[in-house]
Amino acid sequence: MDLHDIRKKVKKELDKGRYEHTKGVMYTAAALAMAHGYSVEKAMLAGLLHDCGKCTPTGEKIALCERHHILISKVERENPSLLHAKAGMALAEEKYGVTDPEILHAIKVHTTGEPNMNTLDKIIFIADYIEPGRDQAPHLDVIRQIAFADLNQCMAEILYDTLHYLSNRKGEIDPTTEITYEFYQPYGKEQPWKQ
Ligand code: DGI
Ligand code: FE
Ligand code: FE
Repeated sequence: MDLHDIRKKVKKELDKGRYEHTKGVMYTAAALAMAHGYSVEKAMLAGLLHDCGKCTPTGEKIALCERHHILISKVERENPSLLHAKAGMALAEEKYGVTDPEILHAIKVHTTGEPNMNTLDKIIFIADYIEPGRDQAPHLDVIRQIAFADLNQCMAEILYDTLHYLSNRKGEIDPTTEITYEFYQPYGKEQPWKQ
């Protein structure tokens, strides 16, 4: 299946808002790939599929992970919104015929991140946060500029804000998000909003 066919299929699977977000991530990932010397085609495919499991019912998400022998953590079981990343990886393989391990891995880790991510992982994680349709997150103007200059610093600044957002929201924090921040924290710089 080429990008065009996958795009038509993804459009049918997602609701309108999610498809708009998906296009934003796809083109933002392409721009980040250009800035950081990565394959534009691969970045677009990963961006197109990163949320392909988002509109799948929870029961089917769990079944997908089980079929693909993907372990579900306790936090993921209790917060099924986290599950769309792993389920999306399974769906990308099963339904869209993706075999490239880098693309599958970028989909898998796009919500919590993980320590020592590769270039595509970081491009997708960051594109998901900064795409033009996003307008809720704080400091987006600064974070968007950093994204095109330094991927590791950008990871640090995004994870700092995400952990603060999650702690204020009293949402359960996935330990993977925390260990990812610990890994990237040294790449962060002083910012007016950090104490
Ligand atoms: O799928 P998107 O909405 O485009 O973005 P995403 O895959 O980053 O998922 C965002 C959601 O995931 C948002 O509701 C916050 C949540 N999230 C991210 N890290 C954690 C988390 N939720 C919990 N409970 N714990 C986390 O560590
Ligand atoms: Fe997502
Ligand atoms: Fe997303």
